[in-house]
Order: sequence, then C-alpha cells, then structure tokens
Amino acid sequence: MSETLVGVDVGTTGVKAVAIALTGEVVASAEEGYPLSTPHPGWSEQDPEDWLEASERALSRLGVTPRAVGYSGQMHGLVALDGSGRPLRPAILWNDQRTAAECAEIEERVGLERLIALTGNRALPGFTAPKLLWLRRHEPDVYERISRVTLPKDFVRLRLTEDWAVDAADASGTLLFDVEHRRWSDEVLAALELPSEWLPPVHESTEIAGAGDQQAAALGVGVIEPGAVSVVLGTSGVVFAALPGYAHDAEARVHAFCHAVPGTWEAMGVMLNAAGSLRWFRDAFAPGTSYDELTSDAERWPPDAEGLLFLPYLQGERTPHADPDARAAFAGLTVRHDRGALVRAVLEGVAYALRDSLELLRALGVEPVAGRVSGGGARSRLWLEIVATVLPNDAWARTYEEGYARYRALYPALREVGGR
Ligand code: XUL
Repeated sequence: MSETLVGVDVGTTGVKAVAIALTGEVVASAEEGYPLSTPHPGWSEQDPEDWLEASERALSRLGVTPRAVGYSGQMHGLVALDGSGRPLRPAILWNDQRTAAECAEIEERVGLERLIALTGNRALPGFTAPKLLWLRRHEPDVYERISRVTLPKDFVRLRLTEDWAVDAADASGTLLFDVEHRRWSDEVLAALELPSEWLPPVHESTEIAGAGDQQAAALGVGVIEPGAVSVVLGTSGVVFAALPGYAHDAEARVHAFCHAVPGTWEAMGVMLNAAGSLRWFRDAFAPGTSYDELTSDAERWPPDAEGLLFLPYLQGERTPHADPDARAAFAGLTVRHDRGALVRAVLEGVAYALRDSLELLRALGVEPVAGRVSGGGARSRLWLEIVATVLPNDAWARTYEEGYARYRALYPALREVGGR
C-alpha cells in the first residue's frame, strides 16, 4: 500500500481518524464515539481512557501504517495526571461551567486588565486555569497528587508515544499562556500559585505537536491568513479569523489565540452548542430520527418560522455573554408550530448566535471576504443556506435583520427569569 499520513481528532462526541495518501486523497476514515457525563448541572466530563481506547480502535480500523500521525482535539479540557501518567479524575471539558467563582478569583488575583494584557483573554469557565483552582478548592486530595497537566489530544499522544508536549495554539486556551510571546506566562502562574513544572514544553504546530481543533479546522478550510473566516458547526459553533498580527479585544469579548501557522494569531468567538443544539433537540424530542428527516421537516417552513425564535444557551454561553447561567428558550410558539418549525428555529438561532461572534470580530477590525463552513452541521444544505443568509459579508446584503434584532432582545429579556 502507498504511504499515508494520519490525522486524529479527539472530539467531544468521538475520535475521528483519517488516512490520506501523500498526494492528498483520503484513503480511509473511521469514527469511534464515547459518552459524556454531566454528574451535576453545568458539569461536563469525560474519561480520558475512553479517548485513548477510541483512538486505538479508530487507528486500527484505518488499516494503514502511517508515516506520521497528527493530532487535533477539543480545547481547554483539564486532564490532571499522577506521577505515572494516569488521570487522577475524569477530564473537565471545555463546555463545563462549574468555575464561575474561580474565574472571579483569577480576575481578582491578576487584575482583569493585566490578565487581558498578559494572556489576550479574560477568565472564562471553559478555560483550563479556573479548573485547576476549582480542584484545589474542592478536591484538594486530587490536587495534591497532580504531577502533570495536559490537554485532551496531548493526553492521547502522551499515552501513544510517551511524548509530552503542547502546541502554542492549544496552549493559548489554558489562560496560563502568554499568547503574544507564545510561551507560558510566569506572571500568571505565580499569581495563581500554580507550578510551572506541571506544564509541558511548547512547540509550534508544524513541529511534532498538533493543534486545537479550531485552529486545525481553520487550516483544513484554508484559513491561514486574513480573508475568509472559518465557521464551524460542530458541537460548539465558532467564527474564526486569522489575524494580520497579534491583537486582542480590549474587553476580551472574543478569544485571542495563537494560530497553528507559526508566528501568526487568530481571534474567534465560540458558542457552546451549535450542532450540539440540534443533537439535544433530537435526543430530547425525536430520538432515533435522522438529522436529514429533521431538516427536511424544517424546510417546509419559511424563514423565521412565523416568528418562532430559539436561544441556544443550553449550557450557559461563552461568546458573546460570558454567562454560565444563561439559559436556552423557544419564544413565540403558536398552535401552528410543529416539529419542523422548532428545528428551523434551532438552525436559525444557532446562525444568529454565530452572527454575534462575527459582529465582535468585525469590531476587532476583521473584514471577512467569505465564510468556509466545516463540522457535522455543514452536511445540511438548509443550515448552510441559513448561515450564509445570517452571516453576510457585506452590510447591504443583509436579510433576516428583523429576526436578528428580535433574537438580540431575547437574552436580556429572559435573563431576569432564566437564572438558576
Ligand atoms: C474552542 C472550544 C471548542 C472546543 C470544541 O475554544 O472551546 O470549540 O474546542 O471541541
């Protein structure tokens, strides 16, 4: 068989592995799923051993002996390891919302302005650093046994190859990283009293390293320099722009991270449930129904579905509200609405939420010339059409404006009644 390269993505729903020939054709692909547990409201955990076993199964199903393997993975997840490289507890994932108090503590200890100056970002519950502080406060016996800390894909790589490393792109999402200078931030580590020995050596993605899934997805759709933006309809929803140089939003409303292209940066807005919203809807109201069936029901409804709105904050929200207590809602229901209308509202609500990120990127000076969409949701023609309508690249082409304005009004209106 001809020589191959293999890519492994350690995602939230499963591992995806692909083998490509050196000429670029896809030779084989495999996907292996695993569960996600929510032991308390707002918590989101996975067993790192599940990632490892799924990766091994997916790799062996490819049936190739690759020349090299590259890794990408869900970002921000905390994997705390003991002295022999075993996880001390389940990983705390990117969409976990338990750390509001620790985020406040970090912004207090470092100072919000200084934190943004040092890391390009503010403390958000999904990021890695607040999870370490949470462990220190709530599981001190675990915390005391930590010997190393890794991100999800780096755990898999460590166990498969014994190589302990991280790339600047994925490290950016820890809040312990000096994104502008592409190295761990001694000042943040000291302010949080976290030992730097826990953290792996940092490489650029083009060395033997890898990338966070969002930077890898952007590379995959050719977003390596300013121009087109990468739009991801995965479990999370992302609008991602390559930047001409290091820049961050003064209030850190979008994330400023290193890109996987050495010496370049990116800015992105991340919503927690894009395709995740549709999966939730299917599992809750139409178990066993295919996504195709659901989206063809939705096609029978006109844009706006007679005024029905969906707010996709099923697990709180990151961009634009940074609010772990935000809640989801359907608003504007009438007796005429059926399942298809609800699905249409979900697809549109997610597109409006992505539009929020796009507007914040524009405020940072990003001038997108096109959007390139990837992720499971991109399989739906209808969803692509809705996203293309709601995220236009020039002001005069905007339609759906009234729906977006009503969508924007919903979160503040519901905030008072929507909290826990
Ligand atoms: C990015 C983020 C998510 C995960 C999803 O900041 O949190 O997109 O990477 O896997």
